[in-house]
Amino acid sequence: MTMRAFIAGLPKAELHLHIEGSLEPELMFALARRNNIAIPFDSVEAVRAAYSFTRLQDFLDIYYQGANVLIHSQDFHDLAAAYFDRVAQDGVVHAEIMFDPQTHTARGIAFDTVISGLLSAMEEAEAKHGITSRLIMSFLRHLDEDDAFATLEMARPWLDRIEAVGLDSSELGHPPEKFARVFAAARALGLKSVAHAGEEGPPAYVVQALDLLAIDRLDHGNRSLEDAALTARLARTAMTLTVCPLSNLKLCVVDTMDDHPIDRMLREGLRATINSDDPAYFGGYVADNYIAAAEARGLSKDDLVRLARNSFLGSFLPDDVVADHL
Ligand code: ES4
Ligand code: ZN
Repeated sequence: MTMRAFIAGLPKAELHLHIEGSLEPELMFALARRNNIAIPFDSVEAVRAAYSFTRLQDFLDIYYQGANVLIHSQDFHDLAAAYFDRVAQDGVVHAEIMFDPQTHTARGIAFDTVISGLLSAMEEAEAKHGITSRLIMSFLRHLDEDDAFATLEMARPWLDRIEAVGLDSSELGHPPEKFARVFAAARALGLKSVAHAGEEGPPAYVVQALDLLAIDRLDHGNRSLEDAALTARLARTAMTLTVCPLSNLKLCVVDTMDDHPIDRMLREGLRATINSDDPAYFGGYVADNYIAAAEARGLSKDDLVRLARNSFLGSFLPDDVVADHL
């Protein structure tokens, strides 16, 4: 059996996926045409050629620009439907999907337009592929606290359809402490929470995410390994890390995949998982991420099975449903 067949055959959950980051250039062009939006590229090939990054901000600039073609509820539906159709082939049976409402509300797109399109695709994916899913509403950390509070307010009519809040965008200079109050308010409303930390930011940002945001799951977390006490704490508390190998490579968090710390994370007893982050921009969906990490770091079948099991253990599914997936 090929490595791809083995990996695709492992049922898995995807826990770190920005739905706007699954916008493939072909769909970007189709939506640009459908909505009469100008995009600064002549061809699908030119779009892909522009995806060369040296740090997170290079990527974010082009990612926010790509999202400009998303206007109608149907566009958000088509975006998410394409993601589910694609990952059904990768053995994804459950997905916890982040969306960035502020990327759209700042352009005059209504919150309800965004979420209704995503939710209808999620329902369709369960019927069509048997893939269950949850939504994580992520705040853009380069914007201020008031903007995050306003977004939480817009989400109020939809709270029973949102599992958690998240924190993404430019990490350096925007520490978790900036959002301690809005995360507390979200928790009081019954939402769980996740945050990107330790991707480009220092271990101290991971500590803040734990202590000040009370996160239930850590997105990336790579730089935690620079702090032995923090690493031990993450292991002891069974904190799930949503690691994204191809993202780490494309954004130069690692110099080569051979330097990726995924096997070290497992050896240190961390509950690491493998995810795709922004698959249309980073060159692969979740199975591609498992393969790239496995080939570079010599992961065993037992390691791959552990990573897939961790994805359910780290999910927000109820315990009895998690048990059915193990
Ligand atoms: C992101 Cl890789 C990454 N990091 C931070 N924010 C993001 N938003 C979308 N992808
Ligand atoms: Zn991310």
